[in-house]
Amino acid sequence: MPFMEGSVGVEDLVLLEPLEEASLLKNLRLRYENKEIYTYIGNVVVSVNPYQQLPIYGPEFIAKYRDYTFYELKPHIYALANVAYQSLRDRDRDQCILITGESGAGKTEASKLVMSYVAAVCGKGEQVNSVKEQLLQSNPVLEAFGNAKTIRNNNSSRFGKYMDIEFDFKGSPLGGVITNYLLEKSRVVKQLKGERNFHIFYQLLAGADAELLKTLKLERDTSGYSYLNQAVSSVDGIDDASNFRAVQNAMTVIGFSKEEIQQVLEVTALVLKLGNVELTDEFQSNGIPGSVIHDGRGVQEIGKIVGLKSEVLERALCSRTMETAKEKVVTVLNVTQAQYARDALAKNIYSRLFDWLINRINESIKVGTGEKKKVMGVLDIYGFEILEDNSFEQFVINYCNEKLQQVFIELTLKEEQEEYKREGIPWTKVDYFDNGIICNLIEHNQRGILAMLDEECLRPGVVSDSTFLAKLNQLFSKHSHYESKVTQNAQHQYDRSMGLSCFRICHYAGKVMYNVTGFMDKNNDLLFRDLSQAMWKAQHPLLRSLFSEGDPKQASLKRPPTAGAQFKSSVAILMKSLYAKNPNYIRCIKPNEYQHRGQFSSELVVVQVRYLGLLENVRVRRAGYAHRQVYKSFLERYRLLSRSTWPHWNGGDREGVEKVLGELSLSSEELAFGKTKIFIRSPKTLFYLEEQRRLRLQQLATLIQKIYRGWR
Ligand code: AOV
Ligand code: MG
Repeated sequence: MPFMEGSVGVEDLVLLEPLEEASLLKNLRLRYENKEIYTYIGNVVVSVNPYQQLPIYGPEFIAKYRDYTFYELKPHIYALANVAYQSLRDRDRDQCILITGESGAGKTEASKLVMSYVAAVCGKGEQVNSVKEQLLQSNPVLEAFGNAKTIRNNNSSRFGKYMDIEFDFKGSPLGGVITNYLLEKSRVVKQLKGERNFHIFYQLLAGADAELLKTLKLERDTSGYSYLNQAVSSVDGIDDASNFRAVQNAMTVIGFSKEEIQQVLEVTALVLKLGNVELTDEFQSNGIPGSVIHDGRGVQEIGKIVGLKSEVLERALCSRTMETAKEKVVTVLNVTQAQYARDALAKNIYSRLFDWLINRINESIKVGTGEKKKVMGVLDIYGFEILEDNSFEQFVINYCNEKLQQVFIELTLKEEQEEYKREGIPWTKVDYFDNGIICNLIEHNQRGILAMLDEECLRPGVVSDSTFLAKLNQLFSKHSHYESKVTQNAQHQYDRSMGLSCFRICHYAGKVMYNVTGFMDKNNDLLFRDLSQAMWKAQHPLLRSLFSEGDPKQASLKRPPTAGAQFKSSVAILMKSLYAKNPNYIRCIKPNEYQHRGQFSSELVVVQVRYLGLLENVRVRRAGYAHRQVYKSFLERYRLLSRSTWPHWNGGDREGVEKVLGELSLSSEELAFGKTKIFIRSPKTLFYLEEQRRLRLQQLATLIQKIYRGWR
């Protein structure tokens, strides 16, 4: 029902009149100020972060949304989760739930609401409950290791996540598979002002008992750790100690053994201790300064935690072995290089530990291959990013969003088209902006920006970020979605805001300027072999397994794929998986920069409305018919408008609707009668119907009053 009793503004933006950015914003604001944080665009849920606990998620709400169809109750994530789950269970259609929005907009909370709704309504029994528990408990573990406090969000996910939940034919959960994208590993060694490292470090120090701290050779105070003392240490509203116990418990529920948990914590401790390894310059016998470890105690302690000789680690950190076919040359690193190597090692250990955790969880929740499964995928991934300084990370994140936009438009159109077909209504082509040209600019196998970057990373000779940029400038000088200082000079007006080391891409969501400094390094993502070999020499089973390439027998000269190539291929796999499913969208919006409840900044929201392409979304949705409803519920609402159907009607639903609409002499252009639904072209017609209904209700009320008075 598009008009709920007591609703504020319009609940479905498809019905917005006039359809403009300003009216869209006004409607969202009005609803938000009345604590209506959810609004539909057809079957898309737009969610504005309330920054407060609203009383709309309890079991009674779950029960309600379970029993009603989509438009019968107020917009809610539960309604979307319900439609997706029922369609999966009853119509055997695999589903995906795509959640996008900028940092702090509420994506992760939305994904948890979807998961807890589905868990509450699907299947029963001991076995099923234990699967549900395992799936739900993966969240605290991944959040501990993959989330951190940032300026924008106290619990910001620093990785992208896609989770397939798998069900049997009755709709009971069997298990799942989690895929992660691009953990922000630079955070391990460096955090901005006002931010923190990953939660797990603080949880461990605050929550471990004295004995555990002793075995890990750690101190409780965070201020002694150089990877933790650069910024803040505690966060309002986060209880690190109790979260640590929750994480340990979650790991046990998932099926980690005691030894595994211990090993995970040992590797975590190793990262912290590595950060405290101080390196200095010392003159060697040949008179050239080279790096050495300042105080051997830290390295010795590391050696004890993970069973590694301190000389091995010291050598790996302070020198580099170059191997040619004939000989091995060892050079001593200077202190800057050695510090770089230390930090690179810490980042690598941590990100590999994170991947290992995901694999380990997947092992526990894995479903046998023989069974026929139905799948619901939930995607919680970083939204479009425009920062002051945009680098490689923003580039790949925005590329991913560009691809998601493509899926969005294509699948929304496809779904519309299919519904028209199902209902036997002719389909007319819809014009929309096709961002294929931008996707191609980035991902084309031979001539895309990512391919150019790989080519430059592999090219022998003197290569650098600027030779990479020069190559792009040459290749794309005439591309309509590429700009740089050089191409600008040639074709456009002089633009002072464009740095020399920058290029700009005109994304579907807006222009973004990327600084190429660091692109090659981040794309190469190489760990010096001395370091992986040293790690492999540790007696620690987990640490060793993270560095299998350090095994001299396995060492191959083949280069691992670059970060860009890996990302591109995981995005391709994701897209393939999404295209095979029925999509459901949650578009999250952050109402203010301060994580404050009830505050709605139109300037901030309007930017997101553009990134998310909400207007385009509404346009596509109502390009054909803005509104559609099954005959039965339509008749229920409007039958009081016709003497033939009011107060009694014994005919079929469709005939009833024909009678009602026939008497109102609406233009035939405005209506289409589908097999099960009535389609109405413009919102105006629907408003007209509503207005007629309101007048008729008034009339009836007066009539009843008169009769009542007559009786007295
Ligand atoms: P994000 O996932 O979109 O950001 P979160 O889901 O972590 O954002 O939400 C940020 C914070 O907003 C949460 O920690 C809650 O305090 C609050 N919040 C979000 N949704 C709700 C809700 N429905 N009800 C109450 N509070 C909510 V990031 O992971 O940073 O992109 O990388
Ligand atoms: Mg998140």
